[in-house]
Amino acid sequence: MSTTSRRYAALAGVTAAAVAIGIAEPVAVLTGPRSAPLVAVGGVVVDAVPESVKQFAIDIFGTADKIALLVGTAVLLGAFAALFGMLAVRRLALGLAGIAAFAAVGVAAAVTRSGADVFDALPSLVGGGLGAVVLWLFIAGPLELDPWPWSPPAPTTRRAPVSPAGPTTSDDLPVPVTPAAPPEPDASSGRAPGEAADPESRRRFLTSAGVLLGTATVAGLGGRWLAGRRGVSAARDAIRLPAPVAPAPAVPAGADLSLAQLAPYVTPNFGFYRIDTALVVPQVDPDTWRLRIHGRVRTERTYSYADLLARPLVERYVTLACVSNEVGGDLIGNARWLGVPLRELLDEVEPEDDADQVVGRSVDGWTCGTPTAALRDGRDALLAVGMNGEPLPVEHGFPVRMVVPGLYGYVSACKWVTELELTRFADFDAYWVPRGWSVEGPIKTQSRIDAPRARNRLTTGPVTVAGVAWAQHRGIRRVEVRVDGGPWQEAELAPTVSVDTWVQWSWRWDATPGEHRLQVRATDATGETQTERRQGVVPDGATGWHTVTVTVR
Ligand SMILES: Nc1nc2c(c(=O)[nH]1)N[C@H]1C(S)=C(S)[C@@H](COP(=O)(O)O)O[C@H]1N2
Ligand SMILES: [Mo]
Repeated sequence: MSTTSRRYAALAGVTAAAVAIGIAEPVAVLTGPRSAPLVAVGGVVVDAVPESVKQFAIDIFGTADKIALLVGTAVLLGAFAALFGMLAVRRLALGLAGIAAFAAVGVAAAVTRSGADVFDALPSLVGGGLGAVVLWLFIAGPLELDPWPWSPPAPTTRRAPVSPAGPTTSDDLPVPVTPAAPPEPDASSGRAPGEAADPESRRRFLTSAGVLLGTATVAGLGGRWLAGRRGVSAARDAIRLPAPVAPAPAVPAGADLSLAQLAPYVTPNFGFYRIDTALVVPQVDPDTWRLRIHGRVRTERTYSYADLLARPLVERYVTLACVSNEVGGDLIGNARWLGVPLRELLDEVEPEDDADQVVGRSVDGWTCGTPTAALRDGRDALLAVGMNGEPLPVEHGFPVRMVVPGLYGYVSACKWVTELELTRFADFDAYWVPRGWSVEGPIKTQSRIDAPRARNRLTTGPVTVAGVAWAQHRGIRRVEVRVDGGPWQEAELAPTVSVDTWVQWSWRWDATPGEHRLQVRATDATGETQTERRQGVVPDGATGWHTVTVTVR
């Protein structure tokens, strides 16, 4: 096939795929955003990729990892589509089979997600069908190039049973007809023999491709936009949360040192890190939301959102942290959570004595496994409905999530939670466990230097070194800083609300000219000091001392 021919064929394939993906989006407005093929397949990829790849994606793209995945999927898809287009010129059936295979993957991905039904197959089916029609239009239908610019030059006989790809065996499928007489070499235009397609048909081909690509884009983006409008933000805006019967303790004066580079004591909702496996944020209607507590219990119970709001609510500051947070990382935030103590709900269902694990299950099927003991030992484990004075933001678990002081999010902080199952650790592994992470995830004592930042240029003289330290549910006793491996110097600890939140610290440094290495380490209230030993985040959280190198002049 000539280069020109390949380009047209590739364009036909890409246009067909774009129509398939684009048209599937408005269909998914009816069946739910997770049934759109791009999202459905992306979701399967998220669940299936090895942990190392996922960690790599988080490291490289941070919380933009999902966008990166969608863009990557689209690029890969485009490459395959171009290939299908070129195959289709040789044999239309091959191209159509390619589209059918991809539609089948889309269907399989959509209907096997948790909570899916047969209607979730629709976007992929409709998209795949229209994609196939578009491919046919370009390769063998009315939009076909006339003639396809075959190369090498076609035989001169009108009856040409042999296409450049070999004998055509299929009788039911239209096959490009070889031109009776290939165009003569055209000295004036410099066209090689066999490369010329009728300019009129070229124009028709390109214009149609342009129109279809535009339509696919509008349909795709419009569908996404409509799906967004069908979200729950209006329902969320209408909610008035009751005041807590047990308000959070006031933040003591001086808890927030208010320094330029230092993370604020309370993390605003918009700046709160987000980590989850959801490619589209689950939209859960608070009116139909239910929490079922079942499994190894004496009395199974189901609660509605109104049931929760009617109960006495408590409000607590709790610092949430992700097990994937590297030393010095920012996958941590402190918020004021409003909710129902999980202990009270568990008391009502009466767990059996051997039910040592509570599995929180999200609407999207994600699970976490929390020790039952951690939810009943008196700590402020909450079924949270509010975050910093608002209903939970949708991406942080609206309408209801779990928050458990002292445990990493992956074992405790189930967002969009709809089910709590009392079971045993011996009987069930939650989402991240078979993927290489520990069964239990107590938060490790850690400390971070926020100011100055790495590679900051400072001037000689007094410099305020400051940061945060955390050891949720144990508390921080001491933070120490050292310069260039010298003696440890005790930093000043700001006051804090409770042992369940991080604490800010600061230390006055008399900076001298040159390059310097600042290090921090914390000691928790049990007297244990952070180990120097560097360990990555897998399987149960990073260890080591945060180190920042700065230049002083
Ligand atoms: N449904 C659901 N809940 C989830 C997760 C998830 O992937 N799905 N990730 C957990 C992890 S690993 C963390 S660290 C916290 C992060 O909560 P945030 O996004 O509100 O900061 O949510 C937890 N809850
Ligand atoms: Mo996490």
